[in-house]
Amino acid sequence: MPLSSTHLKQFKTDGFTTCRQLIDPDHLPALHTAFDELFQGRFATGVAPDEVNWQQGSGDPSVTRQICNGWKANKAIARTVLSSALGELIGQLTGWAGVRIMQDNVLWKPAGAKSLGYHQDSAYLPWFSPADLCSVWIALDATHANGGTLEFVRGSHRWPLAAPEGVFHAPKQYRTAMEKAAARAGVSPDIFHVEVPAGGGSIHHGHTWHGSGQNNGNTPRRALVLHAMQSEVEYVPSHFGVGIGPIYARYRRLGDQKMDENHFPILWRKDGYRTPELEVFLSD
Ligand SMILES: O=C(O)CCC(=O)C(=O)O
Repeated sequence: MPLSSTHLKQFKTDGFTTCRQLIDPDHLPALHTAFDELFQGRFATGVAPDEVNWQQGSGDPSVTRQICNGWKANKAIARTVLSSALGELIGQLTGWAGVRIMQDNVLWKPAGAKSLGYHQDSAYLPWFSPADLCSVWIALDATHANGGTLEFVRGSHRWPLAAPEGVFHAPKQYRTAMEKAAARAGVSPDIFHVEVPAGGGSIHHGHTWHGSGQNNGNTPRRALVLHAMQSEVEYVPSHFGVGIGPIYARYRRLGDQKMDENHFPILWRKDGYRTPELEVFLSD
């Protein structure tokens, strides 16, 4: 999808932009099936996702279901979040010379399920450099303000990066951390709700404050997120073993700081490069 000058201007001014169509709606049934399989513990590739925070049978039914790096377990998820088209879209908005996946996020908020706390993505991911992040949030169901859709604070990408605070899943007051940051910045938060058809969504800057309320509607709110970083990132040596955490630290190479393309593939680069092994992985 080519971006208009309005999208580019909104991203720069507000720290996010929205699109009524990010993926082909014909792909939605396969993605809904992929969500069913992942949360039932069926990992078709034989590889488990990096983070499995909810499974049918053992997960708390009142919270939002979450899995990270579902692409490693399911090809329908992989074909979406590893697409060169999404990489190019991010390149267009950010001006980066290349785009690499940092992580995907598989989020399923059934009717009645609880909120996700406001945060800035970059505050949680300080272990690579350049530290920039840009995220594409794809709604797999039509979204509405009362259905726990994603919310952004306009212009909050210009506020200072704040230390992580509070919990992500089902905080008592999901806007509190953001409201404190707004007070520190001396502004009154201007909140925007993402309301799009299934297959549409939004793209946001790594510093933009965002979160989502309880799903007070009567339909599920499923979303697939691509968190992307620049293609030329490296691990930050001084953070080795400290801020990375045990999941992503295991992908460090023994001899240097380079990010391994097997685990963090390059989706698109201005010079035409894309991790070559992706085509074989995505084709079968
Ligand atoms: O879907 C949500 O409510 C939260 C998504 C999120 O935190 C993100 O896209 O970074």
